[in-house]
Amino acid sequence: MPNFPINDPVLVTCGLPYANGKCHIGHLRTYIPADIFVRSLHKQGQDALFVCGSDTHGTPIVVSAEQLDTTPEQLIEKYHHHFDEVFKNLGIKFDFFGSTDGQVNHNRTNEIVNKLIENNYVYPKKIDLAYCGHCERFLPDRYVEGICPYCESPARGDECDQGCGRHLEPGEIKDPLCKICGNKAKYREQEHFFFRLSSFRDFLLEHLDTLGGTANARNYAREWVTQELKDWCITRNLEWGVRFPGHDELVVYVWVDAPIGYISFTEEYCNTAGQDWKQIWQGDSRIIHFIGLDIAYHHCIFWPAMLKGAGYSLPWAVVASGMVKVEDKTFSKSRGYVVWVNEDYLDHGFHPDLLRYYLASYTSHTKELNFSWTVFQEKVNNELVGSLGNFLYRTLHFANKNFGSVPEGQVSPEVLDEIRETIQNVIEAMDEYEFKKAIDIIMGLSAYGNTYFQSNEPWHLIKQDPDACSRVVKDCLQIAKALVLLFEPVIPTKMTEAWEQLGLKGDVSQKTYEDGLVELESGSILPKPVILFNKIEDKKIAEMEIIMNNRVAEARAKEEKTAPSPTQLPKITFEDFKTMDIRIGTVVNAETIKGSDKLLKLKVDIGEAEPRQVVAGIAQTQGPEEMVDKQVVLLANMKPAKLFGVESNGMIMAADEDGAVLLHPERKVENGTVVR
Ligand code: B3M
Ligand code: ZN
Repeated sequence: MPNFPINDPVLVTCGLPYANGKCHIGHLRTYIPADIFVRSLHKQGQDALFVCGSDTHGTPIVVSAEQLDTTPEQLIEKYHHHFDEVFKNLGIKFDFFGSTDGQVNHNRTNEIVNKLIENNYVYPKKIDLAYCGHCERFLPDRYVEGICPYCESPARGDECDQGCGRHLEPGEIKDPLCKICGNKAKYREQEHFFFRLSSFRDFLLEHLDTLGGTANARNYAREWVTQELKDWCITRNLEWGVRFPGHDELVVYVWVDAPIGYISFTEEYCNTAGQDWKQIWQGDSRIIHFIGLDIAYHHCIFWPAMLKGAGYSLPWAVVASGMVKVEDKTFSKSRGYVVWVNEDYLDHGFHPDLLRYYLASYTSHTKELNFSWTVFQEKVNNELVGSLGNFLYRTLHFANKNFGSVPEGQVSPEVLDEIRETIQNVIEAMDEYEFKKAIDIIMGLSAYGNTYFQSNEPWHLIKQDPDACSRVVKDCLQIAKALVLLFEPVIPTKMTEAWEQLGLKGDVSQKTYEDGLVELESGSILPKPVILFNKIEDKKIAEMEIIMNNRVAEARAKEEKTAPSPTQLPKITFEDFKTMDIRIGTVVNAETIKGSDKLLKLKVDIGEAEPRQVVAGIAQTQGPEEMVDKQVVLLANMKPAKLFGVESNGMIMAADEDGAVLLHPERKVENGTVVR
């Protein structure tokens, strides 16, 4: 139970899972590192409150409920329970796991919206909204699909999820189609309420300069604030959600009441624990949000503006995790590239700590993480079994067999120095949200331990020089103790077992890193150890790969059945074809575009006086360096468009297979050569 010191309250939150689907490995990329971070704060003697909860409102929930022929209430109840359970099974220990549909959140949202109205940050405005004549209803957010007005990608009503990643305002999406019946939607005028986000521009730029956390989140947000900051429509025509004060036909947009959940959950926790939630949300505090990078806009722009406008404390840090791939393919539930935490992992008997270890140690927190079963096997077998498990078992086994208790004597100063330095470096890495680095450093101590044991040959010393043997064993046991404390935040269940094997009392999650320097008591009994980590067999991995392949094949078959295949498109004449100016060009320059991980800015020589500037959505498969000097196929008479403020005059052609696969001429041809 956290009991934070008066002057130093720390709150850690995780992005709230939508209560409309099962937990998958993509979710865990945020929750596991956040849990490691909080456990590591405890290990530094810093109390922290850790809250999360279900995101229960908005069209994602209503659309799912409709599709499943159930009510939003039943749906959120089911998935709330599911997430709560999965998190517990993975050792993710929230102090409070709430629901945005709870009464406290309804009340807090009302209070904050009223405060914003009172402070003149909300105004009514008539706007054109997508309306389906067939279904006779307005189509908020995910009820409508169409084309992004900024990048021309297919998009959802509130978000360009496949293209530029922008948040879309009601009424912005082009060629709207009703998601329920598939018919064309029309625009109809309606009065809605807007939050004056644009008036927070200077405040936000300043806020982003002092905001902690990872640079990816700040940079994205800064780019957006500098480029465009439009007022936000904060009401929706929906039945389900938090009522907009004074208007029974409207609810607030889900991105208003969802982050307010962070406050409500703090409030609910503090109310039962007899603490004051205002200390955190209206006083000096460190509020740290762990999120996925895809919701940086909401957490670094919209949320701080809302807090500021209503008189609340601001986030101290936003820590954004990179995206997840599965077997090197873009994560996609519909394409089958997904790992479900229950069905694909826990139900097959894999230990939760192995997954925690993989996700935290694979790569830096902000980089893209690939989950692959063979890499999983390698990491477990080489690192957890081969290094850590090996050191702990050989030390404990040798000590138990030859001494039965912790030997006499003192730990060598150089061993204590090594431990001290490791602790310092680990704390530094954790402070920088560099979890992989922290784990590499701890593994360094494990390697040191293995070398120490091996080179001192205690199995010889036990006969030749028993005193020297005692010293070596005592040193190794001390290293083991430090390792267990250092690794507890990452693999808590396994380290709890190891703590007991060292004959130590108390809950290892309540101990500090500094305890790693407290010498083990000579004479304390060492129980017979058991092996902590076992190798994962090839057979098991092959089984998992078959499950994954089958799922991908099934998804493909389903897609082929439902999607209109390109062969069903209407026939065109040669005249139609001739309206397209397709030419070969050579890329002469390529750059990334700040704020976008999907787009590259290219200059292409197509035999004209000046090279053509085009923006291409190929950054996820091509680095800028690889593009220069390549010949590409360019549709040269595309209407100009601006993407991320960069003008694009053409389209590079590529095969669309899980990302862009570029087309090139079979041999080099003159720039400007026409394609027919
Ligand atoms: N429910 C999930 C997402 O968009 C969304 C997060 C809310 S955090 C306040 O990733
Ligand atoms: Zn877009």
